[in-house]
Order: sequence, then structure tokens, then C-alpha cells
Amino acid sequence: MKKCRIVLSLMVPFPITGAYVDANRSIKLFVFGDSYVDTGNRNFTARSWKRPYGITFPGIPAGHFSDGHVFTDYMASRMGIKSPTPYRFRKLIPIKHGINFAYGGTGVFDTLVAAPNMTKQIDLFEQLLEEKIYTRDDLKSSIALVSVSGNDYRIYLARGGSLLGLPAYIVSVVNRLGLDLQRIHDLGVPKLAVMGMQPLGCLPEFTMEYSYEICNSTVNLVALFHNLLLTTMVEKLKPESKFVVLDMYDAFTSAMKKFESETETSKLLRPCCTGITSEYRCGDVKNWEKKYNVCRVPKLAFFWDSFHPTQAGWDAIVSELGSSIVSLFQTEL
Ligand SMILES: *[C@@H]1O[C@H](CO)[C@@H](O)[C@H](O)[C@H]1NC(C)=O
Ligand SMILES: *[C@@H]1O[C@H](CO)[C@@H](O)[C@H](O)[C@H]1NC(C)=O
Ligand SMILES: *[C@@H]1O[C@H](CO)[C@@H](O)[C@H](O)[C@H]1NC(C)=O
Ligand SMILES: CC(=O)N[C@H]1CO[C@H](CO)[C@@H](O)[C@@H]1O
Repeated sequence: MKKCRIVLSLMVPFPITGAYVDANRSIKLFVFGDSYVDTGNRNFTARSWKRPYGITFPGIPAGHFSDGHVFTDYMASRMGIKSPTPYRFRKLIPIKHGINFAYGGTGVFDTLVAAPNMTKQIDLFEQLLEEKIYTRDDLKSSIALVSVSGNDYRIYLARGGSLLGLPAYIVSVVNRLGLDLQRIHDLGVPKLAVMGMQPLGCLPEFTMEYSYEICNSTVNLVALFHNLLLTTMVEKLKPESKFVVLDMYDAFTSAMKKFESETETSKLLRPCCTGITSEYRCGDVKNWEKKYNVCRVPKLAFFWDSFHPTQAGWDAIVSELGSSIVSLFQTEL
């Protein structure tokens, strides 16, 4: 713990040589993945654009799947830049800090959400390079952040996929992810951070059936197996040193423990925002009536809805990750 804190204090503000010399040469962040990093790409029918999302920051719904910031915002802030522009708004907002291609609800494979899967997200990136919106030179000081937080597995389970077939499916997800990571690198992004899987079985979606009291250990095994394969897979990417796996499993676990003791909550796994009955979810409205409840003090809750941390939760997770985020920037870009 001590080590993390020292490293963190050294890195603010964040001095990358030449980062601000030329606005066009500003260090850039490119983001691919799902709701843990989406900052507004889903259209206005998504719950990320509905109340009470965004209630803590900026106070109104802003396309984030949280009451406030999501992981991308923290990552950008650590890099000393503004959160990259969502792809959807690329013609309205300057893109010198990069572009976020992530869509909530998506996976490396197709899910139930009709939004671009990871392959398609990388296609969008490639298209911008072909249009010379960014040159190879622009990419020289850039980093990619890639999130796969479990939608592929949620869909598999929701579709009644067998537990027996799950290991083979996890292998196929991780292999596909490996191809995606290598492709982003080969398009010219020199350094990549890929988020390992958080303890999936501790998310409210999987603890609801236990009155939010204990994690589903079977589902946590899915995350652990995914992470094991991910670490092995990343070692085979070329050049291996340019890929960093962020240990979200440990970060979530220790953040949850600390959060529990610091807030003295007895209901750590209970989300702040829930549907009034099991048929409704956070943000649902029917006949102009809201069908959800929001906790009184979101910053005392770790989870926001059935799948996502609150901003306070992300704060705690990011401070646990401290040193591994820094290691991303230690070698020359
Ligand atoms: C991703 O989506 C595209 C359609 O946009 C589809 O053709 C492709 O097969 C999908 N890729 C994967 C890996 O599922
Ligand atoms: C909004 O997005 C959803 C899922 O991504 C899609 O099914 C729907 O057609 C979109 N609606 C509009 C109005 O673009
Ligand atoms: C955990 O979740 C899985 C998948 O949804 C389910 O099959 C299982 O019954 C749950 N409970 C335990 C104790 O594994
Ligand atoms: C990628 C990017 O931000 N390019 C900009 C570089 O600077 C010129 C002129 O200042 C802009 O027109 C580009 O959009």
C-alpha cells in the first residue's frame, strides 16, 4: 500500500515530454469496450442517458453508466488530459485527446444490444485512420484502454448456456480479445492497457438472489479463469512489453473491503439504484411513473445499479490500482 501512495504522489501533475507542445501532438487516449468505459456513445434510448444516471456528476444524465464518472475519466485524468471525445460526438467536440469507441452493453462478440461489438469498434478506428483524421505520427504518443467487463458471459448465461460449456466459451472470448488487442497495436497505438475482469459474481446482478449478501462464487470462477487465460494470452502478443493487464479483480476486492470498513455499511453489495420490483431496473419509467428507487447518499454506496460501481466505488477502485496505472507510462511511449 505504501508503495502505491508514493508513486501516485509523484505522478501528479503528469509530465510527458512534449505532451502540450502542440495541441495536435497532445497525448491521446483511445478507448474500446463496454459500459465500464463508455462516456456517451449509446443513443438516447439507453439508460445511461436517463435519470437518475449522472445524478452525482454532472447532475443530469450524461451518457455514463454510473451516477458520475466511469473508468475512462479517471484514466484520462491520470494522463493529464480531458476524457476522450465519444465517437458519436467526434464532429462536435475536438478530438485532440483521442476518441472513445466504447458502447455500453457490448462484448467482443455480439450481445443483446444492437451496438458495435469490439471488432466493429476497431473498424471505426481504422476508418478514421484511413480518412487521415489521425496520422501515424498523431498516434505515436497514444495509449489504448480496452474493457471487457463480462457482457459476453452475461449473455451466455442469460441464454441458458451450460456451465459445462463455459470454459470453452471463455477460451474463445479471450482468444478473440487477443486478436483485437494485437490489431489495435498494429494500427499504430504503441501501448495498451486491458482491464482484467472484476469479481463478476459480486456484482448486484448475481448477488440479488442472495439478498445482496454474498457473492456468487461460480460466477467469480468465470472471472478468475478469464483472467488466468488473459495473462497467458497477453504474453503471446507482440511486443509483449507494450501490453499491460490491469488487475481489476484485486482492485475491486480490496476497494470493496476498504469501502465496507470506511463507510461502516452493512450492505456493501446492495446497489444504490434498484427497480421497485424485480421486473424493473434502475432508470425504468412506465406511464410517466418512475419504477426505481435511489439511495439517499450515493457516495456511501459502492454499486450504482445491478452492474456498475458508483463514482465513489470507482474512486476506491482507482486508488487501489494506483501503481499499475503508473506502470503504463513508465516506459517511453
Ligand atoms: C461484430 O459485428 C459485425 C457486424 O457489425 C459482425 O459482422 C461480426 O461477425 C461481429 N464480430 C464478432 C467477433 O462477433
Ligand atoms: C438506439 O440504439 C439501439 C441499440 O443500440 C438501437 O436498437 C436503436 O435502433 C437506436 N435508436 C435510434 C433512434 O437510433
Ligand atoms: C450462480 O450463478 C450461476 C449462473 O447464473 C447459477 O447457475 C448458480 O445457481 C448461482 N449460484 C451458485 C451458488 O453458484
Ligand atoms: C487530430 C486533430 O485534433 N487534428 C487537428 C490538428 O490541428 C488542425 C488545425 O489546428 C485541426 O484542424 C485538426 O482537427
